[in-house]
Amino acid sequence: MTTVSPDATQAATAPAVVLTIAGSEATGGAGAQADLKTFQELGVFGIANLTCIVSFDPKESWNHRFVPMDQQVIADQLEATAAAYGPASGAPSALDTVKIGMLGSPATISTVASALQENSFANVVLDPVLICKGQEPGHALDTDQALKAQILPLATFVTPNHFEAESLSGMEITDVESLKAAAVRIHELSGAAVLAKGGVRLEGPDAVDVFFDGKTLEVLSAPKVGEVAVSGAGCTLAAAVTAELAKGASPLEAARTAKEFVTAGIRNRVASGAPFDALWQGGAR
Ligand code: PXL
Repeated sequence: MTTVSPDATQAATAPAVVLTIAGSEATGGAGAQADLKTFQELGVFGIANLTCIVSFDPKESWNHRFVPMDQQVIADQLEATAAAYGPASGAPSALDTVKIGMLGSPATISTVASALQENSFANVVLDPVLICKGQEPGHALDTDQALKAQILPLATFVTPNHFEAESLSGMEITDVESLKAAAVRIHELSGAAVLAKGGVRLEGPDAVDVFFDGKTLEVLSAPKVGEVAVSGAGCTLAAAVTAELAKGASPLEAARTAKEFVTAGIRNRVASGAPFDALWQGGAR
């Protein structure tokens, strides 16, 4: 007869642990809420350390009301998480995969960059949130520049949307060929695997994304679901990549699974009183 020790049982069933460093988006469509729902759906243990709170303003065209967390509170969350689950914690399923979402200010970028340098995480998935829907491009140039200088070099996987890919690469993106060229350029700049998203911004019947990791260039494509972007698609894609990497997938496998997950979530989107629908992370069930 074989007996199973409690430790062995735990090793067989314990989920991978992942962290998102992101903002709260009060209506639950984007940000840390989207990340946690994605993590749960894909079977990993999700932790969220909050950088800011975004509350849309229905009285002002649903503009963003942005409130940063106090820097000490961000540092405290990161300290608690690293001590409980970080690479040096001794925890059996140590946290080695982290997702970075909205940081929102140069001060937060410095705080987070320090934490990333202290804990050498194997996977750092960066959703380079430069602007949100409804914001004007270039409204926070100092933040954009700090993200490029301090966080991008620490990323192992980066998921820019159309606007962010143009900004990071310095190239104009009008079609799949230029999206490919931008993905290659962003890889050269960062050393990271790149999943550059054309989404609904490129013409044609399909939502096309380009993956490039320095070796493999792959076009990921799915039929568009409407022509209007859905809230939470970018957050969910990067969170799904994060979950899959934590479970041991290769970057390309993670990108493919994430694209399928997001497509199913957009097909089963949730309508609200806001002018944009929200992706439903349970859409792939
Ligand atoms: O979708 C980008 C995004 C990320 N994080 C937070 C947000 C948004 C957009 O609204 O509010 C917190």
